Amino acid sequence: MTLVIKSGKIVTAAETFHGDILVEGEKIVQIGANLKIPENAEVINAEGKLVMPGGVDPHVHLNLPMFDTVSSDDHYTGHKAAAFGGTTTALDFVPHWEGSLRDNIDRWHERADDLAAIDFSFHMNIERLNPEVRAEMPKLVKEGITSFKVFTAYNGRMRLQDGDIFETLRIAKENGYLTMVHAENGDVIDILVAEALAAGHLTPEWHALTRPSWSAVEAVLRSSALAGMADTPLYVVHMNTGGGVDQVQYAREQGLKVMGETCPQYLFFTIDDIRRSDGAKWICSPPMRTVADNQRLWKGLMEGTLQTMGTDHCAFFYDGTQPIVYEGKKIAIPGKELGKDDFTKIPNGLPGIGDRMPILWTYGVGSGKISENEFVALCSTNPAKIFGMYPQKGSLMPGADADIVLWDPERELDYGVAYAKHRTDYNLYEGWKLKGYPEKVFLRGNLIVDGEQWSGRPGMGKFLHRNPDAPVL
Ligand code: DUC
Ligand code: ZN
Ligand code: ZN
Repeated sequence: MTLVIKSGKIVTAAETFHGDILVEGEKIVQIGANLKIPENAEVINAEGKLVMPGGVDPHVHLNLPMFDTVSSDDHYTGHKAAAFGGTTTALDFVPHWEGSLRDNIDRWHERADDLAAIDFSFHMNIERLNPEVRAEMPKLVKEGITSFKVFTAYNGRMRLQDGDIFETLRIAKENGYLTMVHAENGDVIDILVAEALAAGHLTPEWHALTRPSWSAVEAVLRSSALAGMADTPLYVVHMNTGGGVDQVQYAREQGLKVMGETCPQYLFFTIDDIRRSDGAKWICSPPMRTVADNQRLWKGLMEGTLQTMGTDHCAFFYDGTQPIVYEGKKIAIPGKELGKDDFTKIPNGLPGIGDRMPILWTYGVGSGKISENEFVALCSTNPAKIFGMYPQKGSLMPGADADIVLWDPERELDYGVAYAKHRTDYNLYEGWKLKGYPEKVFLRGNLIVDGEQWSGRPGMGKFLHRNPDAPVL
């Protein structure tokens, strides 16, 4: 199939120009002004529209068991929501449960492959280090996986001790992988949570109060220092504090290869949202903090201290006792109500995979904080580069996958749960005004979103074998 996207305003991370894109099958084959249109081509008029590479969400959780439930978007419903928001690639995390790394990866393929509706890959959590794991880590490149995630929090579960993180960083260095870190102080959190429970502090705000800012700040600096000593790159996920951004800036000024990701929720919300009567909707880890943190995170994005915009999408129902209708069927999945009497039992996580690009467009580009090109860099090109998928993903150039978004910059809407496609009963941006929204979304040349029309299918998303030795931005 031959497709020409004609007369659009083409926006990449590096430049903006008016032109056409010629697609043959799944690939872009030509890009430029006034391309000769092949006779058999389907022509899409993109006048007045922006044409951008499909979004790459570097941080999502789909079908993730947590406490006594499971996150409510699986690899189909989450991918569908992503596509409607302009995202055509998503990376989620393989939990390090029992068995070998390989067993865990196989298990995650079983959950994902038949459902995937956009292209995807996995990061591998390293939650324990022993001779078998050490021996297996260098082999992950054969699985197409070139990034590890480690945790300085969740003692007794996912946390690694500093020495084990240092060793993981060194194994990553030897193999050209990237280490990602969830940076909070697990020891302090455990003490504060135990004290809060003993004192009968059970409301949602205590989730944030028992995970103080300083716990993230010191863990970002500690992890950066470990990466510095291992002389290898580090990527700090879901950054939520201004102090953490200061530490990344300091590390980078010292020449360390430290990069940072934030997510929309940390730019717009604070602990005051968690204090609302429906505050459980905002419970995720790490938590939202203050307006000053929101502002410092914005500055970090604007100055390039932070390179990517993820979501940490991990949706739960607010009231999982009440079904919603999803694709014509009623469904209810236990959610935030599990913790109505105890903040430690509220499933951690938020919907966001479909909100990311429209929200950042209106409130980032629309407000003049970031340029259109920076928007593409943060939401698509930088994550594709950092995670070894560029230029197949995150670019509009001959040879790249034809993952293309036609963006209508004039489209205005009142956003919210009725509009977003996540499989849950609420949206964090309920009633927010948006200007600018995806109109058509192509995945490898296939039109999967056309206005409100969905043509994606479970299983059409392909697993991406990512490359090692990716650039440090
Ligand atoms: N944080 C969450 O809130 N949910 C899923 C995983 C994570 O890191
Ligand atoms: Zn995390
Ligand atoms: Zn996460």
